[in-house]
Order: sequence, then C-alpha cells, then structure tokens
Amino acid sequence: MEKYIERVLNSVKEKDKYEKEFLQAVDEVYTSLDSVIKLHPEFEKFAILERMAEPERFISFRVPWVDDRGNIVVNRGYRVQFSSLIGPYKGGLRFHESVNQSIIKFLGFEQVFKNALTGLPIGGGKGGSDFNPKGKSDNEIMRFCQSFMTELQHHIGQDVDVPAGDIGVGAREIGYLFGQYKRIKDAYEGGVLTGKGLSYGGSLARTEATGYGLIYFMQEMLKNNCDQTFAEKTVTISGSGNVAIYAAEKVLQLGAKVIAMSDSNGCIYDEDGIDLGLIKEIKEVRRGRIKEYIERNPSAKYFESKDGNFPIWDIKTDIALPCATQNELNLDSAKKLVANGVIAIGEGANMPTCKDAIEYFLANNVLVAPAKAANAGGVATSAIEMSQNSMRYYYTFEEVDAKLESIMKNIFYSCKNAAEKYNLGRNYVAGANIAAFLKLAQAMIEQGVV
Ligand code: NDP
Ligand code: 2IT
Repeated sequence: MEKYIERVLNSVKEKDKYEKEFLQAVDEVYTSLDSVIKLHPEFEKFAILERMAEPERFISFRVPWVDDRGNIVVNRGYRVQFSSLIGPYKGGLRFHESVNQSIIKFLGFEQVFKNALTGLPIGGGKGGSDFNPKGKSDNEIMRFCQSFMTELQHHIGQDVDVPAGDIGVGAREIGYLFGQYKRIKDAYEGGVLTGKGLSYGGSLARTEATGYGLIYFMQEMLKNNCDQTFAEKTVTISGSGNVAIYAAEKVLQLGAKVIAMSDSNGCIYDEDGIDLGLIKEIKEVRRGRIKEYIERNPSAKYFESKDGNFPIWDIKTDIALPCATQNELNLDSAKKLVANGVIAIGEGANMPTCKDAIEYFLANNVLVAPAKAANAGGVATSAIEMSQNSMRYYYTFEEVDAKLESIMKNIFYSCKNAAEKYNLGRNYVAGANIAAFLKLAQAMIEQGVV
C-alpha cells in the first residue's frame, strides 16, 4: 500500500484504537485510494488524509428524562460535526441502545463522503443516543426528545448543522424535536431539521427518498451491465423500517417480487411475494414485530435470528438489499448468496456489508451498489427540503421525485466514471470513495489549513 496511506491509517488505529466501526469505515475508504494518492503527491503535503479522519468537533452530553413511572433516567447524547467543507453539517440522529462514540463517528465519516457525492452544498455530521425507543410510550418519547433537544439546540442551526432521522428516529421524533427547538428559540427556523411532517415544513417524498433512491441507483447500475432490469427478479430486503419499506415499494412498482424482509428478531419468507400493505400496517402503524406477519399469512415462514446471525441471507434471491444496520452481511452470508446465484447487492443501510464480504462479491462478479452512493437519496432529498424551506415554497411529489431520480443517476455515473478512470472495472465501491474524496480534497486545498 502507498506509504502515506499506511502511515495515516496506523496513526488513526493508534489514536482511536477502541473505535472499531470508525476504524473500519476509515480503513475501507483509505485502502481504496492507492492509485489516487500516487497520482496526487500534493495530498500528503496538504495533510488531506489526516484532516479527513479527524472530526471538526465531537459533542457528548447528558440527557436526563422522567419515565411514565416517575423514575429519572439518564441517557447519553452525541453529535459529531465532522466536516463543514462544502456546506452546513448534515446527517441523521440514531436512537438505539447500541449507539456509542465509535458508531456516531463512523456514521459521520461516511456521511461526509455521501453528502459530497450528492453534488449539493451539504457537509457531514451525525448524532444520536443510546436511548432505546422500543416499548416506550409516546409521552416518554416526547420527554426524551425534549430533553435531548434542550442541549442539542446550542449546537445546531439552519446554516450550522441540520439533523434528520436515522434508526429509531422518524417523523414522530422529528416533530417533538422541532417543537422543542422552536419553543426555545422563539422563532420558526424551518431548515434546522429535515424529515419534518408535511403540516409544518416537511418535503413531499422525503419519507420515500432513501428507499426509492437506492432503487433508482440500482436501476442505472443494472442497465449499464447487460441492460438488466428489476422486472421478474426476486428481491430480499433486510430490515422493515423506513429504508426497507420504500425500497420494497419501488421494486414492486418495477415488477420485481419481494420474497423476504426482517427485523432484529428474525425474517419472514413469503414465496408468493410479500404483502407490503401488511408490513406497513405492522411496522409503521402498530410499531409491532415482523413475526406478526405469519399470523395473517400462515403460508409465509418465519426464521429467528440467533447469535448475530441473519437468516435472511440464506434465502435464494436474484437481488439482496441490506437495509437494516452495519455489518449485517458477513463473509459467510456472502458465500451463501453467491452460491445461490445472486447478481446484485444494494446497500440501503450504512456499511451493512463487511469488507471481506464486499471483496468476495466483487471477485465473483456480483454488482455492488455501495452505501455512500446508493443510499444518498435520503440526505439529497433532505437538502431539497432545506431549499424549499428557504424559498418558503413547496414542490409537488412528482417534482421532488424527479429531482431525486436525476441525482441518483448522476451519482451512479460519478462512481462509474471514477472506477473506469482508475482502471477498477465495475468496482463502484472504490469508485464512490474516489469520486467523493477528490471533491473533498479539492475543497480542502482551496480553503487553506482549516
Ligand atoms: P428504522 O429505524 O426505520 O428501521 C430500522 C430497521 O432495521 C428495523 O427493521 C430494525 O429492526 C432493523 N435493525 C436496526 N438495528 C438492527 C440491528 N442491530 N440488528 C438487526 N436489525 C436491526 O431505520 P431506517 O430504515 O431509517 O435505517 C436503516 C438503515 O439505513 C440504517 O443503517 C441507517 O443508517 C440507514 N440510512 C437511513 C436513511 C434514512 O433516511 N432514514 C438514509 C440513509 C441510510 P427492529 O425494529 O427490530 O429494531
Ligand atoms: O444516513 C443518512 O444519510 C441519513 N440517515 C439521512 C440523513 C439526512 O440528513 O437526511
């Protein structure tokens, strides 16, 4: 490996040795930049790699709140303001019991590259809490969100840092967060959060955007590889949250058959094709468990997840879409998918595929749509929400959807062109890293030592 890359990676591994996911994300990007660094010796002089691996600011704070029984509970809140090079910090908030500094930093690092790929003026950030929303009442969620925002409001603003949703944070949570922000600031600053409800400044198609965007990217990828389409293909989709549901909706519109979906407890397999209306009712309306699907559809099967093993990847499919969480698709699962004839992987989640699994797919000619590029439709539509808020104007659903589709196609060609320019064939994973990196490096050089 290029000496400069190795030296910086070693130093990050030393400094952040306990941050497993963050190290993984940096390693994945930097090890794909070999040929770029060789061509650009000036990047070392400008300390580009060192600066990109160090967040501009990391904030950690106490979130005290009172549960329905009157107990005081203390959670930890985070916001990483990773890079403001090309716009205000932008990225979601994750509420999940597994959230820690490493997870927030890996998500923030990925977000910087993703946001650069959208071509829109947004920097990168991420935040969240180790708060577990499962089983909490609406009032508990509201009190938690109000306490979280009481601290977070010191650090955000519509031209400073603009949070949105991620795992465990959807329209309900964004509503409570926005209400508290507005109350404290005594001003309506619509663009301070995205993913807002349609009644108070949200954008049409933001709910659908990440899932739809993933499929728009993949449509272009399939078209560019032997003119393939989604029609008649079988598709498995892990997760059954925001990203998974709207990826499913779009592939169904394109004539594919979704045969499996999951949640953290297990997966359902319905060889006749999943009834998405029922999934929406269980997950979006009732906030239930995916297992309930088989009560209403006894011909479907349910497989429980055990010991961090995701049974959904054992199912034979043409296309697999990991849309749940990081490192959910490992090398063993990759081997099973390849043995079962998978042709393409689309990463709806952030860093869902382990590095050795990605390498295995690429070595076996499976197309991989990389997360940073393929799931950028959510944040791109968030940026469109911000611009509507600034204009005090709303686009129609069709207008936003058309912009999203065109952004996703452009992102695909950025990845493809970079991969071809650096002789990496159909390695769109490296292509995405390189295209984003070059844009950020350029901005860093032009802005001096900041
Ligand atoms: P949701 O909270 O709406 O849904 C998450 C889904 O993933 C649920 O089905 C959940 O199951 C499952 N899941 C979460 N954590 C785990 C875990 N540790 N193990 C197994 N399953 C798990 O989140 P989103 O759909 O918004 O996010 C999904 C992924 O997409 C995340 O990686 C997120 O970072 C990424 N993403 C989201 C974007 C957005 O706009 N929302 C944009 C780009 C990427 P359960 O209900 O059992 O917890
Ligand atoms: O990972 C992501 O891109 C998101 N969770 C969406 C971020 C956003 O600001 O819309």
